[in-house]
Amino acid sequence: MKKEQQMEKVIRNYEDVDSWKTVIFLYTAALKEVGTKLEVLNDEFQHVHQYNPIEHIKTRIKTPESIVRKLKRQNHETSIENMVAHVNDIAGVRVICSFTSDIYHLAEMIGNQSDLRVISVKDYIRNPKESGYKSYHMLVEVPIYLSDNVVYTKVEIQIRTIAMEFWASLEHKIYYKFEGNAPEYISRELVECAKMVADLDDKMLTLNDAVQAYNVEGHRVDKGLIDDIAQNVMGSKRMHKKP
Ligand code: 0O2
Repeated sequence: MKKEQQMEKVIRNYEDVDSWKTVIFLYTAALKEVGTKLEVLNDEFQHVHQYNPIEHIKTRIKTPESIVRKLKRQNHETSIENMVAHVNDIAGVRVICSFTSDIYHLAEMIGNQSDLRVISVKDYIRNPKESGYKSYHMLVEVPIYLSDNVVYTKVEIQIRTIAMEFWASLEHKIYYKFEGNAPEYISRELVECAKMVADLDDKMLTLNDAVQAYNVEGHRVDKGLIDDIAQNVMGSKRMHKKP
């Protein structure tokens, strides 16, 4: 018998228990799964390359208010079924990296995890939003093994640099303060800041590449040689230099 079940069916199975609690329990379990996977990938990277692509990880379950707001924005009635079907970021993991190149390395490593399904990818780094928002979003499903079945549960992974996070957190505050209708000059300034953030990310990456080009004795090492070695070690090319 196939053990895999959609979350909607599992919720119905738990009719005697509060459905909300069941849903939140599943999303919390999914957050733990993804959080652990990311930590292992980070540790492995440190082990192999003596370098951590992840600065830090934040996880959160979306608040009921925010879920209801999102359903209303999407013109859906407020129900547990609709929330499971239409709100993709109930379980959210935010991964903060130092450099843009780390984001693409990490996204590739996540995509290679065999027990994780990548549902969709939104690359707001190569295609920033009009507001200036930049981030790399992956919607994934992870299997949650219950006593008698397996439930694939959605988690949204947002990967961004420290600078992108700084911008997004301020923009988020402004968005909510003005309920999405910030004065024109503030929105314009934010777009300007987003450009500065992109320039800063580019400069930091270039600087880091330059630093990596020196060996421990402080001698400059041939860059082509470093790339060849990196390619051999990683088994693939560096995916991304400048967005
Ligand atoms: P909050 O309050 O942060 O939770 P989807 O159904 O997933 O295709 P959605 O949700 O619009 O549609 O997808 P998207 O674009 O991937 O956005 C998901 C989340 O990314 C948002 O959740 C924000 O957290 C973040 N985000 C997207 N655009 C922006 C932006 O312009 N500025 C900032 N600061 N964050 C953004 P929520 O539920 O919209 O908001």
